Amino acid sequence: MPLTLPRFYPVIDRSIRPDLSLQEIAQVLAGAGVRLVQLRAKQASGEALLAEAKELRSFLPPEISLIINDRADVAQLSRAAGVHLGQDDLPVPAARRLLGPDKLIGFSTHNLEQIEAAASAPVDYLAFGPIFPTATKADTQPVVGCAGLREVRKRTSKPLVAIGGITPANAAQAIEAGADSVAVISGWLAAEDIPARLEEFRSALGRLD
Ligand code: TZP
Ligand code: MG
Repeated sequence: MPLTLPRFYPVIDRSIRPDLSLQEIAQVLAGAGVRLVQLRAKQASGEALLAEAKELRSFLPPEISLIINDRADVAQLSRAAGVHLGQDDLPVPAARRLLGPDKLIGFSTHNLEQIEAAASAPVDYLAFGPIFPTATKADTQPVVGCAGLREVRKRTSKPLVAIGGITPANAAQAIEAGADSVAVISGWLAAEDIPARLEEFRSALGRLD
C-alpha cells in the first residue's frame, strides 16, 4: 500500500532552536495534530543522534511517526518509523535490507535524473527540492521552483514531498504544483510563536495531517 503522506511534514533541527527542549518541541507538534516528523542533526555524532532519537521518541505520542535523517542504523536502533536518506547516504536497497519491509524510507532528490534513477528504488516517498531559496542547508542544490516540481510530478507516481524554503505564504503553491506534502525546517521552527505558525500552515494547507 502506498504511504499516505500528511500535508505538513515538520523537520526538527535543534541547531535552529537550541533554546527549546525536545520535550517542548514534541508537545507543540502533538498539540497541533502533526502525524509525521523528522529528526535532523547534521553536526551530531552517531551517539548523540541516537540519544536524541530515543529521547524524542519517548516524548512523542504513538500516532506521530518519527523519521531519522541520514542514518538507517540510528533509525533501527531507536525503533523509529523509518529513515530519510540523501544521495550520499547508504544506498536505498542496502537501507531497505537493514530496515526490512515495514519501515519507511524517504529519499532526497534534486533533479530529474535523480527522480528517474529512483523510479524502481524501494522507497516510500521521494523528496524534491529546494523548491524555494533556503539558508538552512549549507550545500544546497540549485533551486528547482514550482515549475521543476510540476515536471517531477509528471514523471513519478510515488508520494512526493516538496522541501526548501517552504513558508505559510508559499506552501499551497507547492501542493498545487503536485506535492503531496511539504517538509519544513526553519519555516516553523524559527518562528517566535510556533503554535501560531503551525496554525498558519494549517490555514494555508487546509490541514496538517
Ligand atoms: N533539502 C533541500 S532544501 C533543505 C533540505 C534539507 C533545507 C530545508 O530547510 P528549510 O528551512 O525548510 O528551507
Ligand atoms: Mg541526508
